[in-house]
Amino acid sequence: MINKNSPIPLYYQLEEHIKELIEEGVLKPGDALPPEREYAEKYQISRMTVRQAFTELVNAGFLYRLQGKGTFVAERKIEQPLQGLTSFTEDMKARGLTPGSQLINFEIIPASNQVAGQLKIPEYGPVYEITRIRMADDVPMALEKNYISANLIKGLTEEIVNHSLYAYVEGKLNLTIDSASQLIESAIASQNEAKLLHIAKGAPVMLIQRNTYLHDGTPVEFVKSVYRADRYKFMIHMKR
Ligand code: 16G
Repeated sequence: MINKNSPIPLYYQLEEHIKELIEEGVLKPGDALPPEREYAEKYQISRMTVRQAFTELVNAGFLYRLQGKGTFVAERKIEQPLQGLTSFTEDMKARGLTPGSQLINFEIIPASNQVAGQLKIPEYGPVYEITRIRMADDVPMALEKNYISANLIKGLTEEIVNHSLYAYVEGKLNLTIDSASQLIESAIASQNEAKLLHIAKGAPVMLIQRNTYLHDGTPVEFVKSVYRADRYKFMIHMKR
């Protein structure tokens, strides 16, 4: 499994080997990895090499460490297809996970220049600013900040956004959410984001900006979210 004559670095060979064990399900989420010493003895490599392989896998989200307890296999990432326009609630339910929200902030504010531009409303017009931690089976997945014109979407309450915004817009207001464009970029978690998402400061995250439109092209929301990169990956289907 580990070939010392190969030009491929030993830590990398071990890293790939552990990844395969995870992908094949030999190592399952929550399983403890054997101590570094055991790997070192088994493959006749240094503990430093084993540690480096572990560290790379921790950074890539395959493993996590618990102080004084050891190294464990992380949960699999959620694979999110990007072709359908779905809500967080729908996404989680489709996977058999229980969606949840923790409301951080809910208020009506005057639209900033940027928000007004995105929502195509006059500057200082009333907008809901709603910040929620989105959870799957009680684990924080993303931090989401929505801006919604209060003149368009009437009657929003904390209770409603504790459940599903899209269900309210479509089910209660009878508006048709039709299309969205989404921008995805990588970043690292700030101190506050890290705290809310239960990850380390500086851990990798994905910033997602979504502009969503009704059937007639009216912007219905402008959303900025921070997704945990250790729990999410996005899949795009392409056809030539
Ligand atoms: C998703 C959308 C967000 C939308 C929310 C509605 C992304 C990046 N964002 O999280 O724009 O506001 O779903 O979810 O996918 P809800 O109906 O469960 O409140």
